[in-house]
Amino acid sequence: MNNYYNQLTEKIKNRNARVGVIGLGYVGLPLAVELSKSDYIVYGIDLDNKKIDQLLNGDSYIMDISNEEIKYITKYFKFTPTSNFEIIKDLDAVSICVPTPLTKSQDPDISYIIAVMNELKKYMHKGLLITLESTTYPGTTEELIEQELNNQGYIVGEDYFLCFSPERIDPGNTCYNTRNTPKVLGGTTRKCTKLGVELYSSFIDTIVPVSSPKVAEMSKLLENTFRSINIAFINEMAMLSDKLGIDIWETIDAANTKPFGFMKFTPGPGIGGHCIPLDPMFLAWKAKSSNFFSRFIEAAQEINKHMPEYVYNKVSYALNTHQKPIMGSRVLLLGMAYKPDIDDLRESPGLEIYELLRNGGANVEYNDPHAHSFTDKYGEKIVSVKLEYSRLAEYDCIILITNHKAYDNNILFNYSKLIVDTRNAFKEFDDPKIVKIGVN
Ligand code: SAJ
Repeated sequence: MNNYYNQLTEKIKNRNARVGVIGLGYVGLPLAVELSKSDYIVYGIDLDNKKIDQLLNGDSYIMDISNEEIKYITKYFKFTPTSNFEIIKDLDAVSICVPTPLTKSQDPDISYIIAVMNELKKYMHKGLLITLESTTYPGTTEELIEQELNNQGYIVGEDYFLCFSPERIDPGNTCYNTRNTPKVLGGTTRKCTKLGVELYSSFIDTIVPVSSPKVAEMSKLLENTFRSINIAFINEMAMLSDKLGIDIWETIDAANTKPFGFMKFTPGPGIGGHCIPLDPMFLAWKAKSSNFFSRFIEAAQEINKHMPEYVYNKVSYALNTHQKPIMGSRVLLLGMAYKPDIDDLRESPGLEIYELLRNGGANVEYNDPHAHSFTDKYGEKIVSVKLEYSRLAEYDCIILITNHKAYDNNILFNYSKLIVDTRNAFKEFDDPKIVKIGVN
């Protein structure tokens, strides 16, 4: 009898395994790079021919991966970018790293995973190790992959192997990367888990095996829902402190001196990014489908989504102290990306604040040293204006949304008439022209 498990174990141990990565975005490309550097024969599969051409030219489109790395692995290692799924016929393992966005009704959009499975099923063969990495609700691996392949007559844990291993990529993080961030992995059977651990531990420092794909799927959502709820909590405390006339920032710093039992989170203009605003909704959706209503998750989403409006009201208050209505005022937003020193605009609260101010009749512009333009909800391209410190006084109000390192707060303070600070970036300045969220 063909023992696929032993064969695959040998191939992985000897680095003869041919590994595919489907989806070459901010998760898949770093994964393909690390696999290539560990001497596997790697095929990067993506439908976007523009990405494939860029990689073939040795160009990276992911901020944390350099052009040199791409040139190096395509030239000296066996990395082949391709848009052809047929290569799966010759692969021993494949990791699926495609997007899992939300639909307009905030339900999980698993269409990308389904599209991959429709291709994978054409080229499926015995002996293949499949690992899903896309963030999704508990049960996806079983429902969309295991059941589909079992219907084709394959037997999981015997003639193919199936795992879920959530991504923990933090774009722009200079301390943690694909190799040194511990990675959870859960297989459908013990043999699946062992093979997944065998492969992933050959290029990632720490693998955390768990008993099933569901535990692995749930752990990812728990991590990020924990974060969303804590951010919502501190945002609510900021609005409460504002009402009570207590400085939330000083209060947090005081509480943070507790050496145990406290974890610091800071208020902000809302939450952006590809994870924190979305992941809790996967959990909420799964809860509802199991007839369970998670009040925590829903309340956290509501509070976080309210923050842009809270900032808008703070700007209105600040302009009022200068006898200026929002209508007709010149306002400059600083930092449109959702967090410092990156160019990612996804779900950025600054976009919502921009629209609120424009709808309120303000003459709004933005500057971001990394995110050079965005398309507004009317389809119009909005371009970042050049930051000329000497002309800052021409604005009735400056709003600091994201404190990129590129901003010089001393100069911003000296040249601005009025600053609404959503990040406590101007905590060194005690001046009435600085109006902070979370402070009355
Ligand atoms: N935010 C706050 N207050 C906080 C922390 C964050 O308002 O105390 C806001 C940020 O401004 C941002 C949003 O929340 O708009 C999300 O910030 P984030 O620091 O969570 O950054 P992300 O979205 O890049 O989250 C990723 C996640 N990583 C993965 O899912 C693999 C998250 O689990 C990490 O904890 C986070 O990076 C990190 O710590 O950098």
